Order: sequence, then C-alpha cells, then structure tokens
Amino acid sequence: MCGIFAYLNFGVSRERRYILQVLFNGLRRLEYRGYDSAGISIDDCLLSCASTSSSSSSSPSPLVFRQEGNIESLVKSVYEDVAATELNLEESFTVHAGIAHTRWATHGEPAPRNSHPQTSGAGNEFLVVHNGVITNYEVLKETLVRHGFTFESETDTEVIPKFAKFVFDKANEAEGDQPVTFSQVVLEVMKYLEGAYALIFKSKHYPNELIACKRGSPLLLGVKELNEDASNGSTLHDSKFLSMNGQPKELFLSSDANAIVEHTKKVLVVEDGEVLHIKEGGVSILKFDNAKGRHGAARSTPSSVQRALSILEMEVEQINKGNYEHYMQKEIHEQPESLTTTMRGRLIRGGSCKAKSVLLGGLKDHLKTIRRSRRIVFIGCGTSYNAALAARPILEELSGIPVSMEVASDLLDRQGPIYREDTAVFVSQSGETADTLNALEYASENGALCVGITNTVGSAIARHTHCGVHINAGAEIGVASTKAYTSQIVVMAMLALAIGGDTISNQARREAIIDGLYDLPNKVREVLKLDAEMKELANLLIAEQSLLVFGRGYNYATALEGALKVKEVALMHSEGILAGEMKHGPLALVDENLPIVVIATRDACFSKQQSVIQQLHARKGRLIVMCSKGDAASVCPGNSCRVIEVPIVEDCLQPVINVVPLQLLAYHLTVLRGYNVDQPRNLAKSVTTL
Ligand code: UD2
Ligand code: GLU
Ligand code: MG
Repeated sequence: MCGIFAYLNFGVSRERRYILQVLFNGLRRLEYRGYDSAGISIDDCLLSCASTSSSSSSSPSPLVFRQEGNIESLVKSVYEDVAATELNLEESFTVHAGIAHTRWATHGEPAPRNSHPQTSGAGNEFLVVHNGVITNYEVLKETLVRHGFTFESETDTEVIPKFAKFVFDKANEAEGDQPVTFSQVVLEVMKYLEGAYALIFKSKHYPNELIACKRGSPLLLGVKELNEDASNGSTLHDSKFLSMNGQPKELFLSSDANAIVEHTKKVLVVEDGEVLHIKEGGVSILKFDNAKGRHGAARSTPSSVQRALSILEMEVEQINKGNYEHYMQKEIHEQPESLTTTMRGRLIRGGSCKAKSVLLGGLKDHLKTIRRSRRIVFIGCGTSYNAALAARPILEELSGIPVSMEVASDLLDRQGPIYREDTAVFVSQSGETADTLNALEYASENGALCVGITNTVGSAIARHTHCGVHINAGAEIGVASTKAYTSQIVVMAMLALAIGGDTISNQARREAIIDGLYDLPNKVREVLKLDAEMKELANLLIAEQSLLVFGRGYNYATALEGALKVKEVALMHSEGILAGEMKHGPLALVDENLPIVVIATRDACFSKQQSVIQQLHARKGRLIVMCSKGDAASVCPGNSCRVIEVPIVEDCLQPVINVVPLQLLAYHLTVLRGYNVDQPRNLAKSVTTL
C-alpha cells in the first residue's frame, strides 16, 4: 500500500530547492507501488531561525503541500505555491527534516484534505504520514471530538496527529515536570493505536527531529555519513545517539528500499513496535516489550535497543517494481499480504459462548433487507464477473436465496428485468467500469438495493451504491487483474457468511470456512512455490495456438479466469469450459496436440472430474491436471499427464488457491513469448468507455 519517505540533513548545508528535489525523487521511487494522491511537508524557516536556535519562539513552522493525482501535479503545485509566497528556494538549512507520502485511500476519497501529511490542526503542531489502516480510529476520534478537536478529513490517520497534540498539551499542563520529549509523546500515542501502520511524525515543537515507528507495514532507515572516516562503527545506541559528536549526515526513512538505495546502502530495517527518534544527527531506538500485556504497566516503559546497520544488496538499476520485473508478477506474489489486508478486522474469532463470525461494517445495516430480497443478482465484467461466479455457490448455499449472474453489458442490451425486491451486487476493481456503472444506474432506477464491491475508495461505484464492501487489496497496476480477483472472492465469501446468518444447522460449515479464511494467506504462500514449475510448463506451451481449461462447480470460474489471463496477457487463444458441457461440443476439439488443463481438486464434483479426465484421456487428450496434494496418482490415468498439485482448502475457498498457478502460467507464457505483461495489446486497466 502506497509509500512514505523522509529526508533529514544534519550538519550539512542544503538548499530548500535540493531538499524538495530529494523528497520528490523519493516519492517518484515509490510511485510503482500505486497511489492516488501525494503530499509533503518542509519547514517555513524565517531567515532568523535558519541557524540552529532551538528556542520555540523562533522555531520554523512546518508547511504542508497536498495534491490529489500524480506526483508531477504535486511538484507543479508546490513550485507554484512557492513562487506565490516569499519562500526562497536558495535558502540553506544546515539541519532540516522533510517528510513525504503517496496515498492509496482506504478512508475517504482521494482529495487534498484526505492526503497526507495529516495535521493536528492550525499551525501544524504535529504532522503525520501514514501507510496502513488504524482500525480503532472511530473511538479515538470520538474521544478527541469530546475534547474539542475538529476534524477536516475522512481519514483514519487524522486521529494520530491530533492525539499527539492532545498528549503534548496534557503533558505541558502538568507543571514542574521535565518538558516532554518527542518520543514520549509518540510512545503514548502508539499505546492506543490498533491496526497496521508505518508512521513518521514531524512537529513544530521539535524542530529538526523526526519520529518513525511501525506495526505491520514496512519501514527502513538509510544512513549516509558524509564523513565516513570520522565515524566510529555503525551501531545505533539509545543513550548515545549515532554520532552525537555532530558528524554530518543525511538520514532517509522509507517504506521501500527503492527510495533509499540511490543515497546509501547502509540501512536499518525497522521492526514492529520499535520507535526511532532522530535528533541532533543521532538515532535512538526504543521498543515496547511485547511479552508484556498490551496495556500493562510494563508496556508503558519501553526499553532502548541497540541495532546494527545492514548493507542493502541492491543496485540502483534494480529499483523499479521492487524486486519484481513486472507489476503483474509483483501482484501475484503479494497475494498472501493483500488477502490478509482484505480480511483485517472483518473476521471475529468468537469465544467460549460466541460463535466465530464475520463483520462487514459497510453492510451491517442492510443485512436484513438483503436477507428478505427475492434474489441476488451479481453484475460485473471480465475478471470481476468471474470472481462473483466463484462465490455464487457458497452464497446460494448459505443464504438460500437464488443468485443470478449478469454480464453488465448484456443486462443493459436486454434491458433485463430488475425489481425492487432484488439485491444487485456490483463488482468492479476500479469502481469506474463504464458498463457496470450504467447497469448500476439502471438497477437503481428500478428500485433494487444496490451493493458495491470495489477496490477503490471514492470511486463512482462506491459513491453511487447504497452500501458495499471495499476489498482493500491495495493498488493494482498490472492491467490483468490478479490480487483484486482473489480479494474479491474472499469478500464475497465473507458476504455469504454475513448474509447467511448463524443458524445451528450451518454452524460447523460456517466455522470451517472462517478457519479456512484465517489460514488462506498461508496456503496461497504455499501454492506460490509452484512458480518454477509453472515457468517450466509455460516453456512447453510457448508455441501453442490454444489452451482449453476445464472446470466445474466452484472451479468453473477458475477455468474462465485462468483462460482469461492467458488470453489477455499471453495473447494465446484460451477458453474456459464448463466440464459438464464437454459432450455438447468441446469434445470435438480434443486430439493429441491441443493442451487441456483440467481442474480436479477435491470437492463434491471430484468424481465427475475424474470421469472427464478418463474420457479426455481415451481420446488421447494432452492433459495437464490440477489436483489436490497427494492425488497425483489417482487423477492421472497411467501417469500420462502432467500434474499440478495444490494445497487443499475449504471447497468454497479453493478457487482462490487454484487460480494462482494459472496466473503464474499466464505470466510466464507472456514473458517467454516476448509480450508486454503489464500493458497487454489493446487493453486498458479500467474500462471507462462503453
Ligand atoms: C470502515 C473503514 C475501514 C475501518 C472500518 C472500522 C472506510 C472506507 N473504511 O471499513 O477502513 O476503519 O470501518 O470498522 O472508511 N460502500 C459503498 N459502496 C461500495 C463500497 C463501500 O457504499 O462499493 C460503503 C459502505 O457501505 C460503508 C463505507 O462505504 O458505509 C465503507 O465501506 P468499507 O467496506 O470500507 O467498510 P468497513 O466497515 O469495512
Ligand atoms: N488509511 C490511510 C488513509 O486512507 C492511509 C492509506 C495509505 O496507506 O496510503 O488515508
Ligand atoms: Mg479487467
């Protein structure tokens, strides 16, 4: 998810122009991660405080610049603003702390007020850039509102700088005490934050200092000592700030090594729970002792830790797309993480007298209406349609409500009937798909309850539906959807659990699915190990004209989606075929040349698929069988076919696992055939035209 970056120069004179360039460049290096807005903060130093005077009366005020859209539009607006004020680009700072952010909205639409840095209010006493999600922001916000704070954004992040100001003001009210330090303020704030985050704090009260901390989201510190000979070792120690003797240095913080490696290879990978305090050119690291209770007394006295710097094994040339060559490859491999984010805060563990359950905040007030509807209609295009198809069986099973499927354009072509008693579910990664949007308008006019499932907060579908669920898969850049597909299926499985309610009769089934969801990221990690095997298979198929994929039941969707991936990126004809339809046409195509993938993992359709394999084999079909681990011998007649063994999961979640080898196959086929993986010929990421 998005990125953060900070640049602090100490003991070395840097012009404002240079500082801006370093910050913008840092953001450009993070661009590949996907984002929808960006922002920075630098100091508005009056000439009088350009020296190191630390009296707060002459301390610099942080300035904030934020823009929706790409980094270049931020850059342009910053230079325009600077030109319109008295800020001098040539002004030099011997010490300065700047912070920067690219945002992928999770809370509140992309807009300048929702971009980061988020602020404590007028005067920017505390500023924060944040990657991740604060899950308990609502309660914190209520508390702060009670204490007179007013909020300007819809972000979860805004509670953090405001809470910091609250803590700071409280500490200063207590007379006679030592002045509170920046790290004390942040440590207190951190005690109350739940969720996942990487944070950097900047404050008017602590000029030229920065605090960085994290839980869950990645964060690195890069250290560039400008006088290497004089520095004695590279160990960071609490009481002794790194180079208290005032060695000149430049420090960089980033969510990604990409933005650091061009400056220095000496890094410290920040660990969960650690708080880095950068002050006077030194870095101290404090850490909560996790062994103690979350709110226990012991936790309130963090201990200092000593950490050694490591050397990045990365070259500047390597720095686009992280360690991956293509976005599609990166997105396939980050599915364990994207699925975790999709489920975060939505699975309820239950307890001794409470069943495990699912909480979809965006739907909870509408569940009764949905349960009363006469039918549920899934509406989507392409991959999103396939994801809905994968989820349809479990939704029918748990809700008992008939579920029908509509390709958005076809529904509109037919002006198919939609009624007030219908629940229409619109599925779209971008939330801007033109056909799906038109179908939404149509269904809405016909009085149906309209539910959105989208990856994009603030998108047209999110805004125009009555309610919905954000899949929170993070930005997807490759045109061929991969991680959004698996997150969509998971959201719709959770939707089935939420609508199904908890009757005694389906309790065991529900609990098994919830357990399966918890374990799903691990199982995806396991299936990703097939990467090399899929590359080998791609090598065998490189010159083929066509590939058929047979599936049924839960995995009919997998067959369609696997074939769609091969078609759209590898530019090879490929068709997903409902295995039950085999004898009504497709069997005529079978010969010893045409490669056929048959999905035959364990579920209620397994024996039928075994029979399909037998029949294809009898016609000398060139078979590639996907089966559950351990089934290779039983699915492959006379060892005559190639086998892809995948981990077994709860049947309704199996499509999430089974699609992964096909995504990998499509990816490798594309690379080996020499085509553009991320921008396939003639295709666009969001289809916003009809
Ligand atoms: C919300 C927060 C989430 C977390 C959680 C804590 C947002 C965007 N999400 O997540 O980050 O703090 O609360 O409980 O602030 N919606 C539509 N159409 C769509 C998608 C969503 O109308 O296509 C609505 C939905 O009904 C809800 C809102 O948008 O009112 C947020 O949806 P969500 O899925 O992000 O909601 P939730 O509770 O998981
Ligand atoms: N949850 C925060 C927001 O929506 C941060 C999102 C991010 O990681 O960019 O503003
Ligand atoms: Mg698509």
